[in-house]
Amino acid sequence: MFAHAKGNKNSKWKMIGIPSEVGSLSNIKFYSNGPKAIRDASYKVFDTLLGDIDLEDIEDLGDIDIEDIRDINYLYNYIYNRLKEIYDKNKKYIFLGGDHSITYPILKLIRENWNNYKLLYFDAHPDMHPDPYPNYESYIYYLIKEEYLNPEDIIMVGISNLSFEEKNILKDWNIKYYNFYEVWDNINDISREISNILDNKNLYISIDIDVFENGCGHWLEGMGIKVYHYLKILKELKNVHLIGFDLTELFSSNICNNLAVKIILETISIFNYYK
Ligand SMILES: [Mn+2]
Repeated sequence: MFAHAKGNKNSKWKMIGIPSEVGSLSNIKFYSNGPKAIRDASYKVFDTLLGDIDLEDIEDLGDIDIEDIRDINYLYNYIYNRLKEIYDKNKKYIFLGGDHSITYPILKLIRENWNNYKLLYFDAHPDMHPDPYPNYESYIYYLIKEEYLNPEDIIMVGISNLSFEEKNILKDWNIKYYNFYEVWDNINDISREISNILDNKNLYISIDIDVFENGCGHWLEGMGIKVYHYLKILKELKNVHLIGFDLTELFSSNICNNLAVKIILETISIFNYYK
């Protein structure tokens, strides 16, 4: 159990682990270790800095039991159906990955429950490479193709490595993104601009931990944004309705597990305090 989740069915925040790695093309796995690593590390992290958390208002619903599913389409449907059974629009969700393809069934469910929402996407990669099927590097492309996501509703932050195809698709579909250099160069203007775009909107936040320069992701990138940039962007938001957020692709180590817990708790505290 997550140390800070002392709530019950009435709690506003619901945490769910999705320990899946079938959507990853990497030979090195351990993505499925993420939820357990985060829960174990939560006992070493205490209060928050940027707002307050109420332990009674956070409930840990445990993990979705992925069993030994190997068929990727079956897996996406399976995750979607398990989430659909428990999803309540009046609650705010924290999803623990897993590789980033867990966000594929999550956003299908979100789309069916929310006519309009914006996606704030923190990732070193756009995950829009036109592979033949949805996986951790292509599922955003598929969500758009399948009309679960409008290109104009996406803001990507911290991009540092993208394929030739992705760069063209981002341009052709006019998707807003800030690369890691722009974030470092101009965080004040960028955070204000994002705040203006998201004013009065429903929001889902997806975090691939490889967006940060700390080297905590599976697919390591030498260029990344700081956790400070992430928190600054969130703190600048005003009239936003948060639907939920996910944190994916953690490559477990003591410092990275601790970082993941901090990001989760500070995110909760910011939305408790400012919204
Ligand atoms: Mn990703």
